[in-house]
Amino acid sequence: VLSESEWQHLLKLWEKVEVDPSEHGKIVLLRLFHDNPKTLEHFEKFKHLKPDELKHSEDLKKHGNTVFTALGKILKKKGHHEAELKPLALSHATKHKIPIQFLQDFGSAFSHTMAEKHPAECGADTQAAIKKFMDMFCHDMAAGYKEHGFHG
Ligand code: HE5
Repeated sequence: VLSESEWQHLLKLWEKVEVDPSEHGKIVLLRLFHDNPKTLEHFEKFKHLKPDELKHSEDLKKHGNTVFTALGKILKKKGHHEAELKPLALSHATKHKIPIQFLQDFGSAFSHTMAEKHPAECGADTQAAIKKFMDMFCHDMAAGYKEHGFHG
């Protein structure tokens, strides 16, 4: 469970993200694909692209926006995100079949990207809040996965 001050740190950081969610999303996804190339295999649209094509893909920007819009909606619920998580758990468990480990990898890529891009908003307390938030997200996604019989 995150404290009110941890939520406030995250919401303040998110104001920076919201200036350009598609660019933030793209950078985090590129980092995820670089750190764990297996994650890329789950993306029919992207897995055949050359590194340079991937880097400049408009579709990747679009998907970055989709992911970050979803993440922002969840963040703003400050832990009361059941309704927002449900469709995500369903699609990632049954359609995309994304192991929980990959969601954790996304969390690491997200955290590293934020620290690099927004150092002023990413002090130790904010970094700890990001980790807590992503741990909670992964924990709740895993619970949703189990309901759909996916033990990723
Ligand atoms: O599930 C959807 O809507 C409920 C479809 C759009 C969507 C996808 C697709 C959304 C909103 C998210 N993802 C959100 C999301 C939040 C996190 C932290 N995702 Zn998602 N994903 C989608 C993550 C994390 C994450 C890690 C990995 C390896 N995600 C993935 C993979 C993944 C894939 C393969 C897809 C569908 C592919 C697609 O639409 O590509 C354009």
